[in-house]
Amino acid sequence: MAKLFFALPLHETAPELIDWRDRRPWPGLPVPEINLHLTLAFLGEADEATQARLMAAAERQHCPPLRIPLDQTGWFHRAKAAWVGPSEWPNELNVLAKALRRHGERLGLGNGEQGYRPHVTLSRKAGEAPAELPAPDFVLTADHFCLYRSVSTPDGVCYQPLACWPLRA
Ligand code: 2AM
Repeated sequence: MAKLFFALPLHETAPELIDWRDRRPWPGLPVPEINLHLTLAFLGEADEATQARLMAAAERQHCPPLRIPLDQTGWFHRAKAAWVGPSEWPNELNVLAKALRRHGERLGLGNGEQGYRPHVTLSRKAGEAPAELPAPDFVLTADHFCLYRSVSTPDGVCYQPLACWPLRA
């Protein structure tokens, strides 16, 4: 069994975001640069056969490359996650996230969550919201998406990409 999720990797935006975060007061425990991602669909525990079916479904998915501004900070009170995310985002991102969540649901996965709020978590165990100003001013340009496996290690959780697929019109 493996704990899975679909996400957009951050690549060149990740070091910029880390640098930006670390230059200002930011609540909580910082997420390491290598773990930064924008979740598309949380899936949860899946066996190998289910994983193979998820990959086959992802292979058939069509979505153009995405340009997502990261121009807002935010805080999930219950999850204690402090994040940056877009104030507005392309509808194609909603469509992709929904399709991937549906693939998971057909296989009995997911958390049944309805709303999708794109974000990049920059810290966990955050007891308060990050300051809104100065606002971040980054752009995530995504030309592929990946299926990740979440692995617990003595040094903390790490996210391993299992497979990636291109975003193309
Ligand atoms: P987060 O970035 O808001 O923490 C891997 O764990 C990814 O799946 C993380 O990006 C996390 O979102 C998200 N995630 C973890 N548990 C979740 C849950 N129960 N429901 C929705 N998303 C979850």
